[in-house]
Amino acid sequence: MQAIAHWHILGAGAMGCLFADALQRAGGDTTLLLRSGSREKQLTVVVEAGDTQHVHRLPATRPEDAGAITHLLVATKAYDARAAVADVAHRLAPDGVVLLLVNGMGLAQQLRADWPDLAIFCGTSTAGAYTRAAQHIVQAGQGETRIGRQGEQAAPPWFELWRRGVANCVWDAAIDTALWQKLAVNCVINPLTALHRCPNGALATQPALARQVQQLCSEVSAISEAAGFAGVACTLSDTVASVIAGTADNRSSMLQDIEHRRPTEIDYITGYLLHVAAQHGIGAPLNRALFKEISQRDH
Ligand code: KPL
Repeated sequence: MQAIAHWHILGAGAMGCLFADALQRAGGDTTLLLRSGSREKQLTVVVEAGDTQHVHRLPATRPEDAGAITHLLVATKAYDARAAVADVAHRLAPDGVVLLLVNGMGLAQQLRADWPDLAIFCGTSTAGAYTRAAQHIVQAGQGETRIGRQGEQAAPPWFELWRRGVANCVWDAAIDTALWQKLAVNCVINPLTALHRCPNGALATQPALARQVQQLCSEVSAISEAAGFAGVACTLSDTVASVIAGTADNRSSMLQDIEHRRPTEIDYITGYLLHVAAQHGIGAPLNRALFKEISQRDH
């Protein structure tokens, strides 16, 4: 029988803690990797879901004390991920598994270039969770989590723990399409809501914003088509309209970053889109203008 993997987790935010808890409940071992120098041996988190609240104790350590790492989940902000992996790289098994559950795209290529022997998997999740206060997580909905490695039809043995532990978790042999679809939606919704400091729903109710949504959809569709994601391109306007309707009261993750004075993930969202657009010789003027404006705020 295959031993159950021990998952080390970079990123002790809402999503990292929820995944740690879910894998532990399914019988796995998890260890959160806290900041260098931190002393905690466990993190106590309160998870609020609907009317219930549960206290979870999650084993934790600092990177310098972590033993050998065979399976690493990266659930940090996209811009922190590369440095966070570098901090623990010397503990990683040479052929270790790294699963990226990080917003945007482009990180996997960077990590593959830095550590060619690692087995890098990617995921995307619509599970809603946010931190209400330090170590108080609100689980806003179960959503769906898709995990895969492009072209790998069959799930590896470690995925069984994820399937058992994480609600609606599926193996996706075409994960790049799922990642691109999420990227395309984020390119339309996130920069506009961040710059106009509005909830997602305003993109449908304010005519000037709705017009920009249309222009962004047509730019992103042209790039999607050129990049080989024709299916995403055909349905993008409808997909964006339904995400806006379904998350009308939400404040996008980019808006939250700006409100909390954190850097945004624009380099891994619109920045990645523009990089692909340039490879195909496509101009994307509104995406470029939004990228410039958000990047200026970040720096
Ligand atoms: O993924 C999101 C985000 O905020 O990053 C959307 C889909 C836009 C929901 O707010």
